[in-house]
Amino acid sequence: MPKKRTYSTGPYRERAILVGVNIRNTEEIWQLEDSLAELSELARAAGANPVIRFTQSMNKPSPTYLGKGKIEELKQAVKREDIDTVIFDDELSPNQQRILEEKLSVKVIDRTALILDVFAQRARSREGRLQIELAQTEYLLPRLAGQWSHLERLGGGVGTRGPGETQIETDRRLVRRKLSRVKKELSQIRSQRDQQRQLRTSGTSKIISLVGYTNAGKSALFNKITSSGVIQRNQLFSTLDTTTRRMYMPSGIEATISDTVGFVHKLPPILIAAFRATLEEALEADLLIQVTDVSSPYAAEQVVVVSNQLSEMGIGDTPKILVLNKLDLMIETEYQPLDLEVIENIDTAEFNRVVTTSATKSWGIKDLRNAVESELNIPGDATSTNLIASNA
Ligand SMILES: Nc1nc2c(ncn2[C@@H]2O[C@H](COP(=O)(O)OP(=O)(O)OP(=O)(O)O)[C@@H](O)[C@H]2O)c(=O)[nH]1
Ligand SMILES: [Mg+2]
Repeated sequence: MPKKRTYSTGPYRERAILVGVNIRNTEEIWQLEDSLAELSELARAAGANPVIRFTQSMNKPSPTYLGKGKIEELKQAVKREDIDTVIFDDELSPNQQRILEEKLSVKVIDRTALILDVFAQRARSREGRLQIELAQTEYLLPRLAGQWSHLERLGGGVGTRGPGETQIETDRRLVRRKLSRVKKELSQIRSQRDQQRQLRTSGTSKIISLVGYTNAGKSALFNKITSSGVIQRNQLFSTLDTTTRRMYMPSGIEATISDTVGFVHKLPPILIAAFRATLEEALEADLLIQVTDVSSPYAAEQVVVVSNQLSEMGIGDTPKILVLNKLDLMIETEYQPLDLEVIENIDTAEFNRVVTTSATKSWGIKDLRNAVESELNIPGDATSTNLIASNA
């Protein structure tokens, strides 16, 4: 069907509907509208044009994700608005995806596939590309089975032998073969990187890692602290590869510091698993600097999401400094000690210290170095900082 190209001069962007459900009486830190606002950002980052949002409140999750009536409404909207893709805000089971695709007669993708797609577009290094390939293939494998399950369910026999069954086997075998090839190549790259890392960390040098929500300003801060030039950009997931540099404390003592991939709400576990190796710096860190965009309306939620994901990775107990970045977007005047009201919603209890910064205006960078030095217990002149919560 010819697509509407009336106003666009750039490449055609798939027209998408975003769909989310709210399950009553569940404890979600994220409101449905906020989750969909972020899904919309992700959809744009993947190259789609989100045109409508669809939501439904339900008492319990549905095997078809949405209720019958809502699916019918959605189907009408898909036709009316000339929609190419329907994007669901949660990971769909292979079965849900198949049912929805059949009912809507249009491409159906879920939040996981969308995030995988954004990562795939951003990956530059060989390791990054292999990691995302690994996650995508693992995502595909059960769905591949799902695609053919209607044949398998018939229990084999008349009418199911032949192309159908052979196809399942062939597809699975091809995908499994690809998985083992990707894993093998990744393990070679990783053993080289391990050796380099051991050389780098064999001294007494402490390891610090910048972690945090995507687009919080980790790379911008990293560049300020280490005078580097890693990519910092106003887009989701600019950084996929870990970069490590030396950092100097106010007393002149050095440590290594790493810039890492960002986190996002509902980050697919297969993606965390695939990127675990690139997050090794964070896994082994003596100190984590958790960066947050304090100007975001979702700052408090983002802090919780990152903290939960760090805990799931098994590093919830590593000492952490909370950095509230982009302070310049909150206050118009010159840098000044943090106004407590700014962070009234943010739970700082789990952080040893809190520092405010603006990476673009170079505010608070010295405070951050001082905080790091004090936290690592490196003897030096850790003087006055704007540490507003010293829970240590
Ligand atoms: N106004 C303002 N903008 C900032 C500040 N720090 C970073 N930015 C901007 O915010 C955007 C994201 O910054 P990055 O450093 O790329 O963010 P990141 O946390 O590394 O993001 P990912 O790599 O995608 O996870 C860029 O456009 C930066 O220039 C700040 O303190 N103030
Ligand atoms: Mg970055």
